[in-house]
Amino acid sequence: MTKKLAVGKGDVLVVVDIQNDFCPGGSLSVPHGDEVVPLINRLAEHFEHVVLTQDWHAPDHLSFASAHPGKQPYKTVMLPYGAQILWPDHCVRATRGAEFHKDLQVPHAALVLRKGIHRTIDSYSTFYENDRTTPTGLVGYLRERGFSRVFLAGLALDFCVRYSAEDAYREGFQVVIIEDACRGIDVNDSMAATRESFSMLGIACTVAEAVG
Ligand code: VGL
Ligand code: ZN
Repeated sequence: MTKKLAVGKGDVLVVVDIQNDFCPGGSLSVPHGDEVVPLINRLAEHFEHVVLTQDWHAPDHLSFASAHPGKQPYKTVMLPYGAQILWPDHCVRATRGAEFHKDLQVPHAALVLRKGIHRTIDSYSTFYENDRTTPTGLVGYLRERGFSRVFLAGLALDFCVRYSAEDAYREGFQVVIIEDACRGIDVNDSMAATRESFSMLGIACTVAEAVG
């Protein structure tokens, strides 16, 4: 049995990108992505403090293969800040694909944080964009609110959840991944790289049932 983790005052749940485009039928669907929704709804009831994140791109965002004539999705290109995987168009701001999954029910969430809002910089992490220097402001928010432990759940485990976990760890937060409340995409062995990174950094993984 996994060790029980009691949720307390210094804890916040960050729910990553539960949006239509990352669910089956969406343009960048994460296999079985929708299966985490009921789990997250239940999990969120244990947390007084919840943040929801939303991938939120301009229609001509530079992470889209369609913005690079002749390039195919899932190929890597070099952008000024480094290597960038090209994605199918997804989570275009104010479209249905960018909306939260209709069954996500977290009415007490205090903050909806949108990321990837700059046309020329992608953002996997909910803390820093892919240039690794542009902040989203979430570190400041969490510090000012006095949180010390960040629980993460959502999509995709090997991109937005992973980068968010690594940044939270680097910023000095305790980090807990709720593994069964995440699903991955797995591009270029990204799932294996994610597991390796979590174990190198000592980032804890648990299951939803053990949290509460
Ligand atoms: C994501 C790829 C591109 C994610 C967002 O939410 O994991 N992945 N944009
Ligand atoms: Zn995106």
